[in-house]
Amino acid sequence: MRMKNVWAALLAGSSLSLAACGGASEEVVEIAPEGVPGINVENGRLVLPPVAGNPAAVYFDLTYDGERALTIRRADVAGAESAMLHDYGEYDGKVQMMEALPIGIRKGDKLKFEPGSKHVMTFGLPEETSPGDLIEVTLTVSGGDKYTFEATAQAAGDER
Ligand SMILES: [Cu+2]
Repeated sequence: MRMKNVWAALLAGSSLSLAACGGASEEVVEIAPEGVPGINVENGRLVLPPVAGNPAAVYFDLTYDGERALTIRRADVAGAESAMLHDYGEYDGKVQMMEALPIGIRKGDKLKFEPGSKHVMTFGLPEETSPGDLIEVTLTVSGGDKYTFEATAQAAGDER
């Protein structure tokens, strides 16, 4: 019970700081009562593949202001058959995309998931997914807590 109160206080703190920023145009949706105190995601977008049926990639900006050091363990994309945290690394003398190592976050971190870097590779999206659609993306951290945000679908080649 005591733990719950601490978390509630942290959550209240983070919404205060959000309000203080003001004027944020991005849609950020947190699904209560789950959630990860201190995590905030903005600028979520899902870039559709040029050819339907190919994998799509989710990019976003994540900030973390929680007290506990956490690790992002997995990502899920609503409606997709599967999703995987990807990063680029050097393998066999070439820089290529591969499954990401566990992504550690600690207080004060700002992480950009962006083209050429970390992203959520998304497989088997419904074919009717079109630009402008809002897609729910859920991150699961160490301990099993989940944070959900919405990513806006974009056509391949749109500004990322
Ligand atoms: Cu990838």
